[in-house]
Amino acid sequence: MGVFMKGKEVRGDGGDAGAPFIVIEGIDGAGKTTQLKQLHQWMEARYGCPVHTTGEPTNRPIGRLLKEALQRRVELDGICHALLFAADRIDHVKSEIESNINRGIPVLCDRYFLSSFAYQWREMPGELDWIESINARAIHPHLTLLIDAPAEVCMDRIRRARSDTELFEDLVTLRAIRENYLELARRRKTVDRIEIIDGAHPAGEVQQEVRAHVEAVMQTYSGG
Ligand code: ATM
Repeated sequence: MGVFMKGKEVRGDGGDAGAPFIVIEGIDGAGKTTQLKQLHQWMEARYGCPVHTTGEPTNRPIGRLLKEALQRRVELDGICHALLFAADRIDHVKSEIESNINRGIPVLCDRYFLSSFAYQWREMPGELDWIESINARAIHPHLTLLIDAPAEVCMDRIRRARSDTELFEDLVTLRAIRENYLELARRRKTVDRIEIIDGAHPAGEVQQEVRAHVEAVMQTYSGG
């Protein structure tokens, strides 16, 4: 695979990537996980190459500490959340993301820095610049798919799927984070390629839209 060209225009700066780094974002219950699984299978069949699927927080040491905090087993404040998510991200890029895209293996990632901008901005209003600054060393994805759905629809899906809820999983918070995502997609148009997809539609329709955006990005990789 050749070098990604179009991503440069929008600062998809995955270095000398031979394959794209694609991120899927959205509030809980938007359907990210289902979409990611289907996308992974379709890409392997469509392009005949391995695809690496991953997500944040990771299962590495910093990510595991964050998962404890999300389940309220460890109490940490907003500043610690922001710093740990950023540290987990750099560790993720260095240990897993860069090596795969540099070898020509597309990487699909469930959440990345847009999650920090949306969630930690909610925890620390007025601190978006600082949150962005601590993430400045994280490479930019070539494509971010934002699965957007009303908070009520997502909360209903979360309640039907499980009885417990994590930090950030209440209706007021989901609404605020959805607004943050939409605002960030608008503000970051010039720095990142972010596509908003209507996640309230049936999963099959959402997947068709997801694939169309991924195809457009994959087309910018030429053979050789
Ligand atoms: P998942 O539920 O998608 O695994 O994500 C875990 C939580 O981590 C999710 N919120 N809830 N509930 C969002 C949160 N999170 C952040 O707050 N900041 C981040 O940078 C990331 C990657 C996740």
